Amino acid sequence: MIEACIFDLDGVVVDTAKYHFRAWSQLADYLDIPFTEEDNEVMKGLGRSDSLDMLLRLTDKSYTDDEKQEFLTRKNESYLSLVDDMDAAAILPGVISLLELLKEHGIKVALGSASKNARLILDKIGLTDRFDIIVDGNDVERPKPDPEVFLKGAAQLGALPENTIVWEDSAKGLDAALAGAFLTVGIGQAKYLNHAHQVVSDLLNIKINFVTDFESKINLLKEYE
Ligand code: B16
Ligand code: MG
Repeated sequence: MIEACIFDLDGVVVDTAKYHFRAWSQLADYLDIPFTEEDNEVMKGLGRSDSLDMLLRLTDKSYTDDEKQEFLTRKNESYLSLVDDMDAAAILPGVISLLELLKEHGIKVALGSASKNARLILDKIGLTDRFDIIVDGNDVERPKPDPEVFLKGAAQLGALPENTIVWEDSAKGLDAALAGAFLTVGIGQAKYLNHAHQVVSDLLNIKINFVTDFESKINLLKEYE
């Protein structure tokens, strides 16, 4: 029985993944590093400093720890200025109705984000109170793809991973959820997310049966593998 759902933030609840990409692109330009959308797709979902390490792998130049710290501050300042006047209009389609549907059916919801800005973003879009539990980049020692963020969320909700669906837009986030033995829905393009149990293009028109029948559908698919 599905007891809970854990939602990633950036790219699932709110349209901020494009701002992370833009902020990393600005840093890459500053450092004269070629950085494509494909590179971003691989790095998406990682914590801030792991993301920088991945970006710097695209160059032969090496940097001191102080320089890296300065780059992280620079990236975050760009990101914060991009989201400065963001409001509820940035909530992704289908999110509010899905949260309402889950509440109606007694399924608990948590937020599980790698971002240290998660609470700020939730406040800006007015969704803080919609989550029973919030676990973000400030609450974990090991960022995604480690499952800690989702395991903490499930434990605080009192739900078992095998009865909890994680909703993620990034390959690395799905890796984290699968490492924690969660059920997974990938949101976006199947070519990046094909390790999820199910992939959907967005959260529009998700019916309660999609959630409540999830385990039986997965088991059925397994039988045919
Ligand atoms: P910050 P999520 C993640 O959020 C983003 O996907 C990722 O691109 C970003 O680098 C990471 O948060 C850290 O964000 O710099 O704000 O701490 O998708 O896990 O909600
Ligand atoms: Mg995300």
